[in-house]
Amino acid sequence: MREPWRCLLGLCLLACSASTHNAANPFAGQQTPPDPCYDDTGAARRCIPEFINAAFGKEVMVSSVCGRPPSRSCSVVERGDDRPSVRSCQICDAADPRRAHPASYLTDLNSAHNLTCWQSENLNTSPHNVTLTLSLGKKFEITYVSLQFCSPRPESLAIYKSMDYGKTWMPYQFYSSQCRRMYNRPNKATITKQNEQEALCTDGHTDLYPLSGGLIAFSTLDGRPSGKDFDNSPVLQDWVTVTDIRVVFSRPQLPRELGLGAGSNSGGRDDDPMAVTSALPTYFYAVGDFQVGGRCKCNGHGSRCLKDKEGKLVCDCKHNTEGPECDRCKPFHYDRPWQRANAREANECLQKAAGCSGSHCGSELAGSPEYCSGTLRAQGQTPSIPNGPGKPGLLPVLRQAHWPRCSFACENMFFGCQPVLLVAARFGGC
Ligand SMILES: [Ca+2]
Repeated sequence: MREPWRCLLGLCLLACSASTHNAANPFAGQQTPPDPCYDDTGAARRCIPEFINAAFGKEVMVSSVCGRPPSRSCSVVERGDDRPSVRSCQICDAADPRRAHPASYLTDLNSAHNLTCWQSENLNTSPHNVTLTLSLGKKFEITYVSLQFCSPRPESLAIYKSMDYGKTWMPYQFYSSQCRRMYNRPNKATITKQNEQEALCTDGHTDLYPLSGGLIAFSTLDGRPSGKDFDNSPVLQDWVTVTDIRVVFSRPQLPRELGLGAGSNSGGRDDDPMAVTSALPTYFYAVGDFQVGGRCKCNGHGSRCLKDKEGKLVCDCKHNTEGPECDRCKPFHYDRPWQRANAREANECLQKAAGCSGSHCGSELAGSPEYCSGTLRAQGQTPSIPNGPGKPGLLPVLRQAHWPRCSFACENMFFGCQPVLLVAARFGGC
């Protein structure tokens, strides 16, 4: 009976040694290029993913798209140089790629040479409310949301955000020439430190002109007092955190303002050869580019986001953190509470200096070290062999009897490293 245990103990020590080595050397296996999460001396420092347009290439769910069945829409085109505007009509046909305006055109490569526009149904015959919903698939910290229009900008528009993958939504920003009437908010309210998470309404960006190419850009921190001290403002860190963005076009510019209303047809002319002379005036929303500028949220503990085995975007966490946003300490790294990194301090999670004390609770009991040690102590002190990983009860015994020498064996036990055998090895060897 002695020989098998000795062998197992050997295996265990080998595993422990590997674990120790990796814990002490964060650069293991990644000498080049240098890890931005550590400085030249190997000390942890804040690291953040690059700034990107998080909407690029992502699917946007739209409540309305033209072309099913094919429809004809007309818009007023400015020609500049004091020349009168003209009315131009086009057919939208979802079945014909040359005449389709699908939602994918919202987030494709935006190029001046090849401006592609999503377009809604004509609003004469469908509800004025049209919704665009973008899921980022993960928490991001965003700096702006922008929309570049191919139609005139809507007269009223609302932006909402979700932080829980679309379960709940909260207002982010409103644009309207009638803030009170449309959204029951004052125009251009003042933001103070007391209401930094309040959505504002503004009558800016709602002009009829330009008739095409107008921009709406919402800057998430603009005008918010703590924006200058973002590192120390959990309120604003929360404010810029989103998993999903929803844009609701509530009301278009009125057709009579566009020169498309009843009685105003006489001045227009149809440039489209398929146009019929008695074409009804139309209005619709059309957007050429929908951007969400920001960074994958890793709380300063990761410099990039990667897809996991299931294709889900997650942070590549460093500093002994884990979770989709590096939002908790790894098991056995609870020597101080988890904290976000800032410019001055990386706030890496630290391994408990001595042994297994309370540490496995991070994953198994989802509690604090205090909770863990209290709970485990209460479970009695009788040595026993657990029958699977994550089974508490033995740890306090291990801690008292063999701590600190057995700490890494203890770690491995709860990472599925043959728990029963390892524990047995502990009694033989530690
Ligand atoms: Ca486009």
